[in-house]
Amino acid sequence: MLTPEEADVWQLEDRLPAEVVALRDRVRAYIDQALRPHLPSWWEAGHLPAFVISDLADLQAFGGEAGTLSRSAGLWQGVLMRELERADSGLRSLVSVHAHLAMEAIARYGTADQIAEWLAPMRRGERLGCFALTDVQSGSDPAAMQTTCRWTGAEWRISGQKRWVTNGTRAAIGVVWAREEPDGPIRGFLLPTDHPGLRREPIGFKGSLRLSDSAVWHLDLRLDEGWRLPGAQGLGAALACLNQARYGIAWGVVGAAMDCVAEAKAYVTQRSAFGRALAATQLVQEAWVGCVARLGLMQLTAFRLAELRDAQALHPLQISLAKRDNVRMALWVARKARELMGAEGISWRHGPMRHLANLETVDTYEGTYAVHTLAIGRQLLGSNAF
Ligand code: TGC
Repeated sequence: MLTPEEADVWQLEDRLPAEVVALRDRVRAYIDQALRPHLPSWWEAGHLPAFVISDLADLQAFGGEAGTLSRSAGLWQGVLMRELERADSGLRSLVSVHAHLAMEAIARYGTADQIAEWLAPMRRGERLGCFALTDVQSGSDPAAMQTTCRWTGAEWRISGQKRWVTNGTRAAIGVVWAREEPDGPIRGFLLPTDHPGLRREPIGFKGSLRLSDSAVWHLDLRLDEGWRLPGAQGLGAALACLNQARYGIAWGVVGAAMDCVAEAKAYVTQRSAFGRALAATQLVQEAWVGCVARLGLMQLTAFRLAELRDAQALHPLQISLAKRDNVRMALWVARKARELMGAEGISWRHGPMRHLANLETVDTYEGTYAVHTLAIGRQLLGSNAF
């Protein structure tokens, strides 16, 4: 098997600080030993066992203690996402949504009491979080959400339907976004999932992200003021959290591409056709080198994002560009790796077909390719084409 370092044509791994190398090796060893052998059957069953969540917490996937990691936070988070997605995009999504959307929203917008109550058990993986932004009727245009909240003078009444809630049936706590009636801003609330006004419906028949727990939420809630996240006001508050998750996607899909490149190499070096190893044919070399070249570009982009993030100079436009293009390049790599593996490539006993199916979702969620294109176009051309 090709190791990730071997696919590192630009020698970027040399730039990882020691604590990130240690994290990389710890997560990689865990995934390769404890998860990888089971991924095909879990994916087929559409289920990720619950013990993985506490294992991820032990690996500090939901955040470690601050301090030693502060100088390499961007690389730390990025490499973690990359290693998780080497296994499966669904594993990375679980962590992205729990840590970078739900925990991030509580940390940014919560009261001291909310932070004290929720963040520590979430970091320990004891309470899983989710983030309910997308309405059933409006995905790309969250400003058009029909989920509403209204203050009666004594409590908040919230009603609506949310869709594609990752971790939605397992989560203990959700961050729910609703537009205040009659003409208020979008607001964010904490919602304990044992609330009687919440009905959760798993989404089945998925041909992608089958390790993800995806749900529809039907909301008919009455919440005390204590459940409102006071700092979460306006759509920009939700989108600021999405920046964190999109950053993780730009890094994560590098891992999916790495896995595809490694499997395709193993296959073409072992398999022969027409009297020679596949790897000794020009068409195969052209395709495989195309994968490695794209992987290099994806890695360069991801490392630069981390530098900008750590310098606190990262702009949402750069995250949009990196998310958009890294996902498309990962899709190209997965499709080419699938093709290089011939008929064997269609089995999700191997990575490429599973990654290919997953990446179709990753291309769409947390801002579709089109949404990011138009957000970048609006920013750089100064004209709104939405
Ligand atoms: P627009 O006027 O551009 O923006 C409204 C306010 O938001 C601010 N803003 C941002 N702030 C931080 N980071 C960003 N990336 C931001 N983008 C915009 C903006 O400055 C403004 O603030 P203010 O103070 O001026 O009001 O809003 P728009 O309605 O024109 O829409 C812009 C657009 C299309 C880019 C945005 O709506 C968008 O990103 N759409 C895609 C939404 C998306 O990614 N949805 C998927 C969410 S994932 C989910 O719901 C499930 S959680 C994940 C899971 O469970 O898997």
